[in-house]
Amino acid sequence: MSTVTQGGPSLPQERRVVTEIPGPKSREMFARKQAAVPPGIGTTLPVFVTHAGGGVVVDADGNSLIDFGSGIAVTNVGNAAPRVVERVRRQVADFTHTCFMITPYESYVQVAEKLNEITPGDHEKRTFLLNSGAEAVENAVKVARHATGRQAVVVFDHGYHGRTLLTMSLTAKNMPYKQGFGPFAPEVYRVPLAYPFRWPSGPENCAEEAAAQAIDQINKQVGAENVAAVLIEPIAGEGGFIEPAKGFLPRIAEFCRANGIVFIADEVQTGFARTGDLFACEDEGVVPDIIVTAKGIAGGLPLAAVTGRAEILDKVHVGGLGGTYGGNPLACEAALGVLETIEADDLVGRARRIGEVMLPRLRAIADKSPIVGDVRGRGAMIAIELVVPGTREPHPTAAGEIARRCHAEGLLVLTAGTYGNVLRFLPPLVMPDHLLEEGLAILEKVVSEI
Ligand code: PLZ
Repeated sequence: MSTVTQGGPSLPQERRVVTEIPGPKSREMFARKQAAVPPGIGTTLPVFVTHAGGGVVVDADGNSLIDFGSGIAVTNVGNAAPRVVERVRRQVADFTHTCFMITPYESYVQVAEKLNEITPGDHEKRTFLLNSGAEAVENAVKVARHATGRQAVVVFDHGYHGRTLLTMSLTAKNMPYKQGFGPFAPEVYRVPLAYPFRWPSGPENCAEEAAAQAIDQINKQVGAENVAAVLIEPIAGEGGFIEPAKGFLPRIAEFCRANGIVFIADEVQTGFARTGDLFACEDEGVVPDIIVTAKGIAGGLPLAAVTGRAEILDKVHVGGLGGTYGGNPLACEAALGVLETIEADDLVGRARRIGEVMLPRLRAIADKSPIVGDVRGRGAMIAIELVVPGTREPHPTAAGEIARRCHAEGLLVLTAGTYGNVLRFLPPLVMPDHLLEEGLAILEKVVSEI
């Protein structure tokens, strides 16, 4: 049993499997979870966590797992990162809440100033804060509709934007996100995404053909003059870490500019150094009119942001935006700690390095294993897509089996994808090299045994 009393980066950076996974204590708590929590709240790996930090998650039975998930791309700076802990500790003793709309405080303004400075584009910007990715996406759409006086929102195949009524309607995949939860919000239109691995005429034609089809559908089926916003993830996250073919994003952004449409980048999963840039849009120099962020922004405290052109955000009347908790002082302090850490520890560089270690290893695995159809991603947002050997047919059971076997070995990996056949890797950016290598070795062994 571990005698650890504190999490964060001082936790032993080791994989340690001392019981079956899940162990007896976790199994006991999982039985209680099943009696107390509805099954709609699923579980990827039923180990109950007591501590986490650096590249590991420690469970109630004393197992230390290598973390290739970061709580779905949230703990980019690591769990219980020192600058986050210190700021939140101080804040919690000073005051916990006033409601920024009632009596404001400086940390909210500091977060807004910082996001206005570091997000793509040097135009004048404004930022307002919310609690979750879905809430921020909804607010971005509200603002775009208000500013343009138009109603239609265009989204893409394989897109994921949340689970509220509007964002569920914006999300592409039916199971598990939409099944039985209709009716959905109106004025949402879906167009093709440039998905290189699955583009019928080949990846070399993907960007141009997909953009032409998307634009044609918008013009013919909706009318560009009716479109308030085009909303896209610069790398589709839940959809399977699909990097749109190069050229697609700039082409869509240009179409928006030419037609007075607000181009919204959903960087909830890709943001804050994850992809080896501070924001994934930077890779092709795309400057969104509005950028939505969450997850990695505050190291695990609930915070999200809408950052955009001043002339768009300033259009909304006084009191038209807000919420009780948006930009809570603890979450704002955490965000300031995250931003300091990204800069001080060069986590953008660290994310690139993680990609440089992972991609060649995974490509070598793919060369040996016909079950791995594609290896893709940037920085520390990397995935493999599993197929029935010799075909492009999705192989979700293989993805599930590989994930299960990795979990049993003490490596936490997540699945994703419209077809459920993608394994995605999102290590905290502070993961030490030796754990990264050990995780990849486990993956290599498990894939070779499938
Ligand atoms: N936009 C791009 O990835 C959240 C979903 C987990 P919230 N992705 C993880 C699940 O199964 O519910 C996400 C995202 C993108 C929006 C969201 C929504 O962010 O903070 O979960 O609301």
